[in-house]
Amino acid sequence: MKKFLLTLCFGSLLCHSGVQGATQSPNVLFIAVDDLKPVLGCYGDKLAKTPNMDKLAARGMLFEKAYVNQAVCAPSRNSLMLGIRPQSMGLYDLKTYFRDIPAYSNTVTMGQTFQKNGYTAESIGKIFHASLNDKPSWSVDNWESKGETYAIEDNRAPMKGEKGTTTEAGDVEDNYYQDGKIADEAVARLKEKKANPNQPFLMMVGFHKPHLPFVAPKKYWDQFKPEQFSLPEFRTAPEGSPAYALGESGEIMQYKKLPVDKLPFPDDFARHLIHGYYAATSFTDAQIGKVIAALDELGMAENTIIVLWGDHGWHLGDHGKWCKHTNYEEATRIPILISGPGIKPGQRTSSLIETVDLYPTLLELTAQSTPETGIAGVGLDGTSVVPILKDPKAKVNDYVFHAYPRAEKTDDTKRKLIGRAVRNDRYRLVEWKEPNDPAEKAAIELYDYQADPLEKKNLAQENSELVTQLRAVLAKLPEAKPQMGGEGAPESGYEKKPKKKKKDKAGDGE
Ligand SMILES: [Ca+2]
Repeated sequence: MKKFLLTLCFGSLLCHSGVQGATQSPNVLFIAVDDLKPVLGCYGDKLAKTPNMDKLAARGMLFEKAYVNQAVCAPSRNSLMLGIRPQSMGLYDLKTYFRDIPAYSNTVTMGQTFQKNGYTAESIGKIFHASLNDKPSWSVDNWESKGETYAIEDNRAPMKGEKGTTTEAGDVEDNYYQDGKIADEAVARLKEKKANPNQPFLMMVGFHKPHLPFVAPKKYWDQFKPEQFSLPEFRTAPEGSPAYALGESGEIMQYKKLPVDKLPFPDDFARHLIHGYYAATSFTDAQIGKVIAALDELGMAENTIIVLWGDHGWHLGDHGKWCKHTNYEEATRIPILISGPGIKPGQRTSSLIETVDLYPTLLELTAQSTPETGIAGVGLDGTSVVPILKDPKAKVNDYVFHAYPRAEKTDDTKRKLIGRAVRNDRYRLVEWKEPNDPAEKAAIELYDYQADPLEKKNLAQENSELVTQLRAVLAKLPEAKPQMGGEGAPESGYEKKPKKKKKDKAGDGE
């Protein structure tokens, strides 16, 4: 196996790195952070306290224009691990396991490809969405933390399957909570790896925060003062956008002890939530710091590629919206950091990257060939961004793509729309229609991020030329597939209604 990897020495990256041990296949430490938007110091956020992610950014390449393929957990994580966009597979929901769809049963995931090529592949915490973990992806079963969600009794959910409070500042140690335990486990595993230095590994570590509830030990809250946080400037839907495009913030409305039953939240509570998001992000940042410190102390960093990825962004009250579940900028833009042997430190790029690019990128960085995916007619949707890692001015994507499903209900009709979005350097166009509907039935959104970064106005009506041009880009892709998985499946991909406190078997739900 190692010979195969050696003969495929990859361009100037690792071969020219000159680091000791560069002849061995590099390891990959992949850090996934649930619901992490780029409110990080390294992305220019002045309030964020994220010293560890900032240091990680300084070790390699920071992608300023990184986007998810769908702004919700399960499909976003599928697109990472399968390298295929949700609209190519018709998997937008939170409950359909891809191998249950006969056409996808033999799909080869990133974890499987690494194993086939001599790596161990393991996941700690949340990589696939909760109950959708894919066992064949891993050499050993996924390890999930048994840590507590809440430290304070009164904050807990009234009944199993329901939600507790939106926030908590527990007077507890880091590893009282889940993410502290995940960091401890990752550190222990790295120590085990040290004893077996000739065995290359893919270790994927998935932290749960800053996903709701915004829970963190009190010391992370105390780094901030509530009055530091200001409310978003623009708090309504974009003018001229379809009524369904923004959705209903149903996820947060399922939590208990909310000050109102219906949005908007009072300003002081909105500010408290933003404070909570920053505190939870700092908490996860500290856990990431422990894992990377262990990698450094064990002397393994020189031969390890480190990737940090947020599974999607978050609306912190912008557009009057909370949570994710949209095609808008705040829900779809994510942090991506890549460092490792041969990658120059301290680099930033404004070249576009999307989640599906990570699978082929990691294959190229570790000199593995691209697998058959097992899906008829569907190869990997992404493109390796190794050219960008060599030169931050290089471009591999003129466009990135994402999608979100949405039900449109009127008194007598219910349409299951897919909003397919294309984003380039400056614009985003979203085309809303049912799969296979004729193009003229679509509702169109168009935003200009240079002139209108807050998405105040849908410009589609007044820019027909640009609309035609960007729709032609979408039309080159296969039509979005409808939700696969038979009757009933599509519903769960659509955002839940506020206050509908249904049991959530996945334990996360959004
Ligand atoms: Ca998520």
